[in-house]
Amino acid sequence: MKIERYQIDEHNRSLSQGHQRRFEFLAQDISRAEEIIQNLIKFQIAIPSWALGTGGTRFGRFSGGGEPRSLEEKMEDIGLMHQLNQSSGAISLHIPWDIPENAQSVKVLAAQYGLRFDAMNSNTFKDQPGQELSYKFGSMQHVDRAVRKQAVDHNIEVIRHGIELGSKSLTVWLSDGSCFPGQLNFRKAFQNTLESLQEVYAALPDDWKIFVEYKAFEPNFYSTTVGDWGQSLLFTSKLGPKAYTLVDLGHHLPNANIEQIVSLLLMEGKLGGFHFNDSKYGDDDLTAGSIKPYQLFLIFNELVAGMDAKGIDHATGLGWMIDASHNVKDPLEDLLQSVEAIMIAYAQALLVDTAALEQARQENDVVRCQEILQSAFRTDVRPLVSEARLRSNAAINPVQLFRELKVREKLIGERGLKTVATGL
Ligand code: PSV
Ligand code: MN
Repeated sequence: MKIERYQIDEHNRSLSQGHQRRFEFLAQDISRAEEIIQNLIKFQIAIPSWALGTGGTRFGRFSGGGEPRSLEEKMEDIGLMHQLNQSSGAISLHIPWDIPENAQSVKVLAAQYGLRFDAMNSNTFKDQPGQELSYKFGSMQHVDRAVRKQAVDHNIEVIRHGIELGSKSLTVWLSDGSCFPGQLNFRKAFQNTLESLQEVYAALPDDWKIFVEYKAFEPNFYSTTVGDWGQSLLFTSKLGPKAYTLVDLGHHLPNANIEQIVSLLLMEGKLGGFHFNDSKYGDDDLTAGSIKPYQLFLIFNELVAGMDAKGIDHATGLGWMIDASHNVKDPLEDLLQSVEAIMIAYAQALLVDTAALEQARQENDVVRCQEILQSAFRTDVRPLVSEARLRSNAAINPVQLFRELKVREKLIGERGLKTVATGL
């Protein structure tokens, strides 16, 4: 399915009066409105190929209709999203779920949809059909050298696919760890993992980055070998300058201060990538900003401050991706909501009066510090975000247009009601 330009224009015309009124009202009070809009226009968030089907839990999965059946259809879905918001112009692939059969034609198709290839993701957390050795007791940490080699070889193969597609980074998330006390020699597990990562690092092209993603729990529940940002930072520091830590919002223990983690990783020049989602209990894969929008704003506030302190380009300096796969919503509507929430938090962070905040900190004026942050957070910046979309020929209200155009119904018509996307 394709959305025609006139359909977006018609939608925008129908909403333009109200939008204009709200935008002008807001812009009166924001001196840097134009600069913020330009930042928003440039900011792109990659969509993972595994988030386009309805997610599941270990109790089951309720597939939605019209789920993409192939890599080409996944790109079609993200292409549709990108037409609606012009903010999701990148796709992140998981190998072996999305091995491109013909890299050249996949590249051509991606270019037609205006998509580039973001980080490549390897998978050593699941045994694949026909796989020689099992990852039941880990992959890069495994006691058996042959299993470790299999995991390393797989990652090198993922890099190879990425080179063909024009990607520039590899994300390694390991489920390695242990479920019971005594099961693992922590030091040996760390050393084995480090050696394996070093072998992958050696195969990385000069202009590539490797992101080491951490996760506190699941599927291992007693220990995780890359369990937190400290462990990830230890690995990435030992690996070298092409290695960075990746923060996934759902991978922390309850109440972790993620904004502080982000701030320090940026200060050390070691924050490379970011996976957005929201969660209540754990890695719940919920829509970004659906539960803790203030936390998302505080994180963005540190991201913006940290990137500005180092002169890092907001749009291209880090790998931005949504990593969510929920159970009950239409995946595309949910992803559109996540992108919107991310844009709102980013815009609010750009509103923060950083000079005044620094001054208030210097004076230990705690009340004023809070006032400054909350005045940015409580500003309804949605008209700025919509204006950025309008100027990029996207829809003023992407979810509304998605429904008006009956995108899901059309995808079901084309692909069928009973389709199951590869992924989680
Ligand atoms: C693990 O929970 C994770 O966040 C990693 O990024 C994986 O690559 C992704 O989800 C999909 O399994
Ligand atoms: Mn992730």
